[in-house]
Amino acid sequence: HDLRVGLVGAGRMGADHAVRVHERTSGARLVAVADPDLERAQQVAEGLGARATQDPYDVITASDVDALVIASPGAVHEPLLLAAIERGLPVLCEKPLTPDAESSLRVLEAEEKRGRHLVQVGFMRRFDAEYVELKRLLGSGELGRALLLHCAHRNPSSPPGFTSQMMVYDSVVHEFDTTRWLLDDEIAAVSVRAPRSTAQAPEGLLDPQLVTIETAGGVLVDVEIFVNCGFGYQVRCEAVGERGTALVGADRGPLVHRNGQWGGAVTADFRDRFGAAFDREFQRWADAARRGEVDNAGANAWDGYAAAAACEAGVRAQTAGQRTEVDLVERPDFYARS
Ligand code: ISE
Repeated sequence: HDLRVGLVGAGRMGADHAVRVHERTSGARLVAVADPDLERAQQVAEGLGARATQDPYDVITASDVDALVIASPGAVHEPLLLAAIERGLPVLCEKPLTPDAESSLRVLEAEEKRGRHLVQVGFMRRFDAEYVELKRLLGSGELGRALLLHCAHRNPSSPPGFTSQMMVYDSVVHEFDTTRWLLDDEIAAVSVRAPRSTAQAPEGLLDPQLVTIETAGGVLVDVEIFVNCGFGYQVRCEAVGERGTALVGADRGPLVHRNGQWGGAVTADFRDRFGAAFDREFQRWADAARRGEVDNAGANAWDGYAAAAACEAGVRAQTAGQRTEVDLVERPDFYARS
């Protein structure tokens, strides 16, 4: 039968994923949606053939749920993940795995104790066609060894309550993961500086920021995080190798000529820029779960922990205004590179 999917969290991401499972993930169907706001859970579940509940554990323990998607706020992920691991339920958990390294480690310990890989973390750029090609290019040696990555991560505007620290742990977290994944390397240190802030940003928000990532292998990655850029949603990465460069995310869609002008469109938000990546991530996750396996192309719990540790170092670097090393535990054999 189809993979019966339970969803915890019916906010913006959860609502998007509910439709993704129902309409664009073949061999899977949505059976239950949990959210503390029952009305919101009902709105998401309605029309998708799923039931709604306020209690996430109703979903996690339900006999008609084979796999779980977690799209609730990161602060509540840990107990949900531990319950799913306890039950042996495959989980696709939206980033972050958990908000900090210590709680992420508890998830790793639980999964290792269970003796089965069950957790995938929703770092969807690993499924973006351009990033996948960039990783192939870097791995092929055609550009020589990577020396630098130049990243720009631009959002049109920041939501109310979005803070300077969230720019690191909620936004640059994607560059922490793509750096590790593209380079097959760990992050050794993080530095954070900022120019004068844009007048378009809310009072007090350090926007943009310039985050420098040093990898254990000696690559330098600079990340411009700019969450009130105003013109659209743009995520780009240029890899600089010993024998060439490769740029992804520079432009999207058709080149338009009209009224004596030429140009193209900038995507409006991350669901637009990474919609196909999310769809591919979910399809591969569901296919693997139906086989009783995990998708090795996805980020696992170790990747979630390493991203959390890098975020902690990044926030400390921003606060202290100095280079901060990333403190990682020894990588267990259970999470050895595949
Ligand atoms: C958001 O949570 C995301 O994950 C988006 O990919 C990122 O661009 C945005 O800045 C984050 O707030």
